[in-house]
Amino acid sequence: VEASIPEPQRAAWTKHEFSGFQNKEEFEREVVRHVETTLARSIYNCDESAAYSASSLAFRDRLVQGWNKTQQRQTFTDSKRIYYLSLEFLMGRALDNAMLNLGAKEVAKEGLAELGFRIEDIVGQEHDAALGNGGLGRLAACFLDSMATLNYPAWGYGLRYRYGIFKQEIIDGYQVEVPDYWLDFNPWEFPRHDVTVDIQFYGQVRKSQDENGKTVAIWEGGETVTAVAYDVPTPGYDTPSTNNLRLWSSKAASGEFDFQKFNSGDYESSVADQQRAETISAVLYPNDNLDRGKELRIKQQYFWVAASLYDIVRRFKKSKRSWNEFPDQVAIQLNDTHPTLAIVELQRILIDVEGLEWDEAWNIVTSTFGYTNHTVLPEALEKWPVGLIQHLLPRHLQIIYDINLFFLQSVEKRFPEDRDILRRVSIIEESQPKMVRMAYLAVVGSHKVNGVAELHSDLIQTTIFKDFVTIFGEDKFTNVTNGITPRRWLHQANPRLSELIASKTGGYEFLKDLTLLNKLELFVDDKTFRKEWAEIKFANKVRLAKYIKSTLNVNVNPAALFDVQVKRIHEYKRQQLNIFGVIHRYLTLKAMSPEERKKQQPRVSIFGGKAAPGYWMAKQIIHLINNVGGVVNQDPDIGDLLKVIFLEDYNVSKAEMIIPASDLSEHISTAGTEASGTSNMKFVLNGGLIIGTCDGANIEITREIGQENIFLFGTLSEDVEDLRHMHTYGEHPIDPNLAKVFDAIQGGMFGEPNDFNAMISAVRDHGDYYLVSDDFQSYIDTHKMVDTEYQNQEEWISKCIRSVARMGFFSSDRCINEYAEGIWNIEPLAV
Ligand code: Z15
Repeated sequence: VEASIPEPQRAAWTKHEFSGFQNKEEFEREVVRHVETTLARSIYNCDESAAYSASSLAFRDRLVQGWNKTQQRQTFTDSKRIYYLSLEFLMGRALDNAMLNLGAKEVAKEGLAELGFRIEDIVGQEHDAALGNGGLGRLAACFLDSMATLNYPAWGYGLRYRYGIFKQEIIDGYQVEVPDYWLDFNPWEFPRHDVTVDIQFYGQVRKSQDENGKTVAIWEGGETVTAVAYDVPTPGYDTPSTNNLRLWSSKAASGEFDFQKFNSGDYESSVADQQRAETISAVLYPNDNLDRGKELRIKQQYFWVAASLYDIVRRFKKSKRSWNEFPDQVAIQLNDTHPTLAIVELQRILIDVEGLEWDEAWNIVTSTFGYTNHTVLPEALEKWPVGLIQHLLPRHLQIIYDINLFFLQSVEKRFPEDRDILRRVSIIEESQPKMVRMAYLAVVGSHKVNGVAELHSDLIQTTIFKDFVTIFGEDKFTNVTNGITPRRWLHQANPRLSELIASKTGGYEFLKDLTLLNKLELFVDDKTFRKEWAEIKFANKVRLAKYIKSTLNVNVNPAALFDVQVKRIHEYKRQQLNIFGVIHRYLTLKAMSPEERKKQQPRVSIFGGKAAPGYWMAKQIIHLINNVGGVVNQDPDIGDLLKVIFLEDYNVSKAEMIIPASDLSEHISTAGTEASGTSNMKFVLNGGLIIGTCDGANIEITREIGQENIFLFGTLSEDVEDLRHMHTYGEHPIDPNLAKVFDAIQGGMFGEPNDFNAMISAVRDHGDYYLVSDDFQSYIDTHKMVDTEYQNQEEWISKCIRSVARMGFFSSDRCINEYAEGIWNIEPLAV
């Protein structure tokens, strides 16, 4: 029952309605009030941490107002909603973002200054919300920002991990993982202890007859875990819209904190049950682009998917519409295959709980879901053993088998002559043990399937989903090239550049229509503009240099070329190619005379990124980078000509500092392996150039900014397969320059050579799957060109300005509008 305030009392309520703060005095008053009351601290004992907490609470109060109104408006208009299901939301910090999106950062800055604080220090107190691994999780966060900014009625659904991605420490050159317990004080979430869903696992399925004599399946027994909702308000920029991100936390079902056990004296096992339930949402799996098939992981997936669907269906049922209207009211987007069980769960709800016929239910299901594929790497494609699903979700396995049966029957009817196609497209892989192919299930259960950049969308249609294109037709498959939010990745990360752009493009409108950046082209030759542009880049580099000095005690020259590769460590992303190239540069410099050396372009090679804890090779790559730094950074022959830096614990807030300080960033994956990449867009948007392969979104970036403004090199994706074949069956002499690098490593120049045997033999003896040797010479040559071009600073700056001016396409706003029109069939709400 909805409680509402009767008319006579409403005046009293509205008279006291909180109206946010309009000026710094009001902001200060709210901060002081929160310090004294909410935090119960003396105002004479307010440190930076307390000032952060109080500022956050002050902003949170404002955020909540817009959030309540947005939710009321969405309920009132009863319009179609988007539900974005993602196991990862890599949000980063919220305070800075809230200040900027609410347009109150200046007020906060002045207010905090009067109270004796610098806003950067206060904002810097916040712990990142790091509920994600890398690109996929950060994409989800950018999408939330765009959906709110564009006033789409959208909800994110995820898991409230107690531990986000681990904190990385580097000890003796090795990665060490430290747990990230981040929930001690989190003002940005609202526990909804009244919004809970009981989730069932295990048990048995029994056939029974309903009152009409129809056979129905009853799933009974097993155990129950309760999902509790935690809501996170996500504000849009310059709009009253504030959407909701709902994260589920697991706890023992109330009936399950077994009072029987408790009373019979079995207190300990009752506590153990409780802990087991809480384990489900305890920790984010730290793998990026890798599926390890752990039972707890699929329990997380079902727990989250079932709670979210229950919530979505409950909301729909309030509208009292008929079921066939469900797809007009609900669009559900699957961020990769992790939420694919949602397809099965909705079918189960419709047939087992709501009593619909199979075909009617299946029509509703397939009209509701869209599936986004983010990878073609075989080791990342999810497969679950049939036996595991049988045990954990017996009814769902039956439904998966039925989905597969009806699907294969329809395929057989249409392609009776092709006997092999059924084996190829079956959702069940007939291996030992049998496996459920989640990507196939996602394709069969969705009305649209998209890749995340043009090349990648073409690749999925010609490789992993080729047969499905034949079966369903081309229209089911589409491309939506990724984007990034310019609010966080330009305005927040690089405020001075944002201000300069605003001064030339007619104010901050470009933050909502990024194509307005094209006005910058008019100023490419404007002297004062160029000077300011260069000064901002330099200031950003000075800031990073100071950070490097304070954390690693290495002096880097901010006038050197900053060459940055920050992303998850993975063989396909080829940080090994980068560090081998750095070693080659070092050897080349060492072989020069002092006079010759003086003519060389000074460089700082900056690396950052986490390795999955179980990914041994990736950890060796980190080790080699650190060892090379240890030697090169000390070498008096080299001085400022080359420094090698590994930045510890790369995360969203560090990215906000690093990206604006880059001259050149590396996006050098083996062609065809990086689905899109999104940091490539962030670097160019901040006035840095790219060295990259013809892969993922690099290709579209090139098309937009012009090939004269990017340093492309290496094998093309269409040639990769042949080269791999040659490696395996033919001759493949190693690149001579790379061989010299290997000799240096194996001669002990960078520490114990045996530590790096596996890295070297992967290239030399085991087929060089990632084509490091094939691409080495063109990589070195291209870096040589970079050096030369960087020496001509005037031309370099022109390239940077032109590139930024042409980056409008890569806003996540454009991307979300494409999803809305092509996949969700939804329009923004008027505000
Ligand atoms: C992940 O971060 C990505 C793909 C995945 O399949 C998984 Cl499990 C994690 C990344 C892609 O590697 C990257 O190229 C892409 O830009 C990003 O997703 C967002 O689409």
